[in-house]
Amino acid sequence: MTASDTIYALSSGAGRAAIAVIRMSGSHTPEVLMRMAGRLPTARKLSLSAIRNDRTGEILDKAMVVWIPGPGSFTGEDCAEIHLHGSPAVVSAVMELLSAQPGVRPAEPGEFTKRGFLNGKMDLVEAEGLGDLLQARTSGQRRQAFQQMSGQASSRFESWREQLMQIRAHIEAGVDFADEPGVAEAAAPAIDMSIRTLRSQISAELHRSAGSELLRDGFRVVLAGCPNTGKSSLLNALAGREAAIVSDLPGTTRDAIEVTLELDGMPVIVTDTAGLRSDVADAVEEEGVRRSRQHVSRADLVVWVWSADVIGSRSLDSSIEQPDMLIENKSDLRETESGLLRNDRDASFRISCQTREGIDGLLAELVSRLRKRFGDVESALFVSARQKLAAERSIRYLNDALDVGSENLELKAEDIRRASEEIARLTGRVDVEEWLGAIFSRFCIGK
Ligand SMILES: Nc1nc2c(ncn2[C@@H]2O[C@H](COP(=O)(O)OP(=O)(O)O)[C@@H](O)[C@H]2O)c(=O)[nH]1
Ligand SMILES: [Mg+2]
Repeated sequence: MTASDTIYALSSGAGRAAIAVIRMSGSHTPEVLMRMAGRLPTARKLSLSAIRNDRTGEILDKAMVVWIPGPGSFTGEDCAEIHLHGSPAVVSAVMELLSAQPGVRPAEPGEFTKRGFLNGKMDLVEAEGLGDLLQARTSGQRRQAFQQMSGQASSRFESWREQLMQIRAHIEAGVDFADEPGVAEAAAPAIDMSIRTLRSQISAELHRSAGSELLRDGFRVVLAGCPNTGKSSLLNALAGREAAIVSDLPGTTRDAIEVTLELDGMPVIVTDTAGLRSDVADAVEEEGVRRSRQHVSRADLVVWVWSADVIGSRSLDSSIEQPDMLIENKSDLRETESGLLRNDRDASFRISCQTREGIDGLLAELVSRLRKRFGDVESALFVSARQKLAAERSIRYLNDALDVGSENLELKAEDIRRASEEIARLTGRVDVEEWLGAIFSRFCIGK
């Protein structure tokens, strides 16, 4: 398998659809197109062609074909797209035909994008952004991914790299004058000032990006409580569907059930857990309880659900010190007022999953807490652990550079070089081989 292989894949979703798009990239593309469509269509224009099996002469479909010669294509290579009728039978016939062509093989996940990166069509940040955009489920995720994909983040990184190169040039000019007394000393304050300015810009962005993984991975809300207090009912009420089994038999929920919600553009994973009690009925429930405690320990927000009809259910499980929210369910059973009971310590709520009383208020409170936690992460500059690591390392080298006195300019220049290498790593300008597999394998086949 070499980069000169011509690759193809079904780029649209699998299954029956109105249209299915097969994409092709590589040097054999024009000859394969000529064989299948009988001619090479006008470049970059959709044209209707009969797709023919070149051996049997059978017409497999009438399709819209577009021929995109390299280097002005997504991958930088000769490319084509064939827009077929989207039935599985048509798609598999055309895929079979393609795989029979010499020098042509199915693409690996992310291989089109990887070729685009290797051919300089996009940098690594843009490729990562594209991967995130394809996986985006909420509007917040879409905005964050688009900012990365469209090169806004990259141009910021690039400007930092250029500033670092200037600083380095400035220091090296001092090295050249090292024999002349006073020259290096005179330049030192200005150099250190620009290092400090850059350092504070990078760390401010790191700080602002603190919650960006939350937006990528989802905010974890865990519903915990004693058996029968209505945790599963609450999950269903929040999800707006019957995701979990509700029963008056205590210990019904044996394993955690997760539902992903979009609240105000933010991804929220709500987990319903097995009721926490010490006198478990059997080993399966015991395991359920163990998992519940594990979920609680990993939660971003812990909700304790209790209800007046379950004696002792207001007392917290030993694994929970202080829940972020304390919810009394089944308010319909009691003649007391529902809604948010303002209590600064533990924002207590009284709700009824049966009448839905208080549920909207609870959702509104969740959104406002999420907003606080997410801040403006949609516009965060650093979105992945990889990017944050590079930024942290560059800050470390900038600190080192500031620690070096003006008598040791070569060392200072070396620290700056290392800092700029870390920034260059962000966009994939320097050796990033180790990250390529991780980044491109997240893509689906056909992208
Ligand atoms: N009256 C009343 N019953 C409820 C309410 N929420 C849940 N229940 C009932 O309480 C029982 C336990 O509910 P479930 O959601 O399975 O509790 P879990 O064990 O905490 O998951 C079921 O019989 C539910 O119908 C409520 O708001 N009001
Ligand atoms: Mg349950």
